[in-house]
Amino acid sequence: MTTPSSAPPLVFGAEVAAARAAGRPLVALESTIVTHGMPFPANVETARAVEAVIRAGGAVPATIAVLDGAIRVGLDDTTLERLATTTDVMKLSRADLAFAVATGRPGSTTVAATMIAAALAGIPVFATGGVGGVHRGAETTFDVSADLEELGRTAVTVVAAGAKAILDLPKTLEVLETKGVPVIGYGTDDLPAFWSRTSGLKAPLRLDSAAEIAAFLKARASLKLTGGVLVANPVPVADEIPAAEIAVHIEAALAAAAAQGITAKAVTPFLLGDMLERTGGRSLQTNIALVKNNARVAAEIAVALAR
Ligand code: PSU
Ligand code: MN
Repeated sequence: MTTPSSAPPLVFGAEVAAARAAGRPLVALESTIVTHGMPFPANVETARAVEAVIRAGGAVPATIAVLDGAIRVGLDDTTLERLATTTDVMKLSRADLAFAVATGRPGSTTVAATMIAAALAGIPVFATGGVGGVHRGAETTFDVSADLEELGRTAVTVVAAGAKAILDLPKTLEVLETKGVPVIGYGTDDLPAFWSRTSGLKAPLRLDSAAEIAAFLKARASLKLTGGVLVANPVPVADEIPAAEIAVHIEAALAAAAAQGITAKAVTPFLLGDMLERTGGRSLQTNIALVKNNARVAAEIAVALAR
């Protein structure tokens, strides 16, 4: 027997509701980056700046989170600030999205949960920093982000600076290929590695403009191909931390995580925070720059799709 279902509990912010009524292009944004990815107040400032980039690109930002038992699509300034300053916000993925809705616990959405919410809200494009992936040592820990599974099943295009360099990138690419997820280097032949423009791996596909990506998405839809697409957009040259330079910090952060017994959902937030300290804040500056750059490209794609 199946559980009887009702309409999804979506609550649209005023700006998003107006955009939907007018048929304007929307770009979804996640909120785990706000609650677990960056410290206060850089998290709120970045969230606002990223929303501004999307507006400047002719689209409307829809930041997603779970509050008071509803999936909120589009957060006003006060709500965003409340989310950023509340402690004990759950980091939600597919497994626990409904838990936050049912219990009324506040929750921020990861890439996976944001994709689910964006699909429910009919938003085809989503910008973030870097997607989760296969963690190093996954052959013993089995730590593979639910983001990859979601990319395999939910039809949302995610613009990210590749996958975070703290991960095992070759294995991440293998899993994406198995799940049928197109990984598109945006204006590059190389797979970007979050803080760095190159990972030493080749991007499986390459497209050079938002119009080309829109055409590709339309071809996928015409073939009835389900699942998401990963647009891997390298951090701007001026903001990058070269791979050789960041590698030592990644090794040290991974060793610290192992020594402190960090596991499961805590791994990614711990590593991002630890990297921030090891780089004297530089990793955060690069993270902010790459999210803005992804928002710019996502807005271009949303506008091109709406044409
Ligand atoms: N990108 C960032 N900062 C982040 C994340 C992505 O620049 O904090 C978050 C996303 O929400 C992503 C999550 O879904 O990290 C991955 O967590 P995990 O490895 O536990 O699946
Ligand atoms: Mn994990």
